[in-house]
Amino acid sequence: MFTLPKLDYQKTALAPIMSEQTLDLHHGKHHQTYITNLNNLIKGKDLEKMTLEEIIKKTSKDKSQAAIFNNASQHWNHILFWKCMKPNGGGKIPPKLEGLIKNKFGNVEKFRQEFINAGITQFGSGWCWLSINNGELEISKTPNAESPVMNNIKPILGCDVWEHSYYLDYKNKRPEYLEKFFDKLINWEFVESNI
Ligand code: MN3
Repeated sequence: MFTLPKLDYQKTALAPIMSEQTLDLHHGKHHQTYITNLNNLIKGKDLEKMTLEEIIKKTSKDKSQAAIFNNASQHWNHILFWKCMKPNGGGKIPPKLEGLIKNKFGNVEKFRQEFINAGITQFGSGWCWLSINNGELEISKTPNAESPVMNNIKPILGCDVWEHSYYLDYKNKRPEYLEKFFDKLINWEFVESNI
């Protein structure tokens, strides 16, 4: 039985970058609904005994299991997403992660542009990611509930670009949401701890 993880910060703590109302709905309603659906869908099945990552990998390539995959993967994605933010986040990237970024992207500004651009160019609902693939950083984007986890790649940073994540605070301005997320919300110490 999966349960909603508590946030590490107050629901008012990310405002005005991410409002209390957005967190109330997004964490309390949207994320909770994925968990409720997942628990109902796996009830009495072998999947009930598996870890979340095992469920995602087992169901991701099977169209008949799409509802289970979608809810399981969204649960995983949101667990990471909440951890990737903190009050007064953004700013200086810790040295170990900064070194990997400079190796791969040249400088932090190029990395920032590429990450934000992945989120902007994800057509419709989805996610943008920073992952480690064979020891190298990699930026990617996925539609709907999908994530690199289904391909055995573990993201270290994820940003939700479904409209429920930004519409109340930014209306249609997804680029502004992504810039504020990057500059003011990312918990870089947490991201680095995932390496
Ligand atoms: Mn969401």
